[in-house]
Amino acid sequence: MAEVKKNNTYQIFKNYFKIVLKIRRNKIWDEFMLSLKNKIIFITGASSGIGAACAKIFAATGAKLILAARRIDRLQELANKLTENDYISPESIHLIQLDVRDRLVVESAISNLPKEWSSIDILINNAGLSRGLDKLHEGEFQDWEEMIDTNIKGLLYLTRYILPGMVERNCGHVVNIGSIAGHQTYPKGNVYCGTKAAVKAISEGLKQDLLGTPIRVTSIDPGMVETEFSEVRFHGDGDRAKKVYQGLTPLTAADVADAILFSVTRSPHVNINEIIMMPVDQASATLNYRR
Ligand code: NDP
Ligand code: 8X3
Repeated sequence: MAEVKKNNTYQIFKNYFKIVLKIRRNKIWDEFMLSLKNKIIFITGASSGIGAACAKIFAATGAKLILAARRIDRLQELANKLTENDYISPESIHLIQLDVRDRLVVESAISNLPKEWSSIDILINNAGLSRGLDKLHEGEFQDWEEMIDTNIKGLLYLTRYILPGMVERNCGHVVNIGSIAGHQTYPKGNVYCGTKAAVKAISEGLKQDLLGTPIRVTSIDPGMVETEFSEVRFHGDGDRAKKVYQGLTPLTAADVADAILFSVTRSPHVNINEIIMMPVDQASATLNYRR
């Protein structure tokens, strides 16, 4: 089953690349969507799931990618795959080992970017996680701190250090990965839902603060996406994680990357504020259909 899914995802990417290449060859691209050629895209949490899918999809657009995460070996593996398949040249990928929770490390990573990588056009604040699924009065302090430090403070640090450059250059786009958990709180989701509600508020605030500039702000808010997310939530309990998606067809990381690609390639006067997306088999944070 996992192998079939992997092959399906691979096939989706292959077809996608074919279409993108065809469109670019026929020069239709420039007429109906913004070209990403040579744009610098900074993706946090690119070592897995949605972030890695973003790297794959954007590699085909001619963009230059800065990929960040703590697991540098995973980033290197991804970069090798993308370059081996000729989706992107090695010179168009820059890897950074980064823990977004460490403000000083984030500051140093951004201020020490090589000159040719420093004018970031698009920031995708994707790094994030849930830890635990407990009633609030039974929750683990360490889980709360990890979620708040990563999902809220990490996103703020990256934004605070990268955005001034965008404002100075008068161009840019910030894409935050929220969640339906930021719209609907579910039992035992307490702190995770709180962090994603914060992301929603921060995205709205950012849009307001940037009014009068051409800089765009988008929040992509998915429901269930099968990635390493549940494994991380359940502290490595793979069987429990698998059960989350059993009997239904969840979104794939590629589905979410596709929505991000859509958002960043609209005409410059268009701002996609928010995309809420969920599987057909899901109707709300707590209502799923399992066969
Ligand atoms: P994954 O666990 O597959 O990926 C999470 C990514 O975040 C990894 O690349 C991980 O990299 C990175 N990350 C976590 N903590 C840190 C940190 N401290 N510093 C830097 N990077 C970090 O999950 P998803 O792809 O599903 O999650 C991506 C985003 O999507 C998250 O914000 C999540 O909340 C959100 N989301 C997920 C949904 C789902 O159902 N899967 C639904 C809605 C939203 P590394 O460990 O190498 O640092
Ligand atoms: C992840 C989706 O519903 O598991 O943000 O919280 S959910």
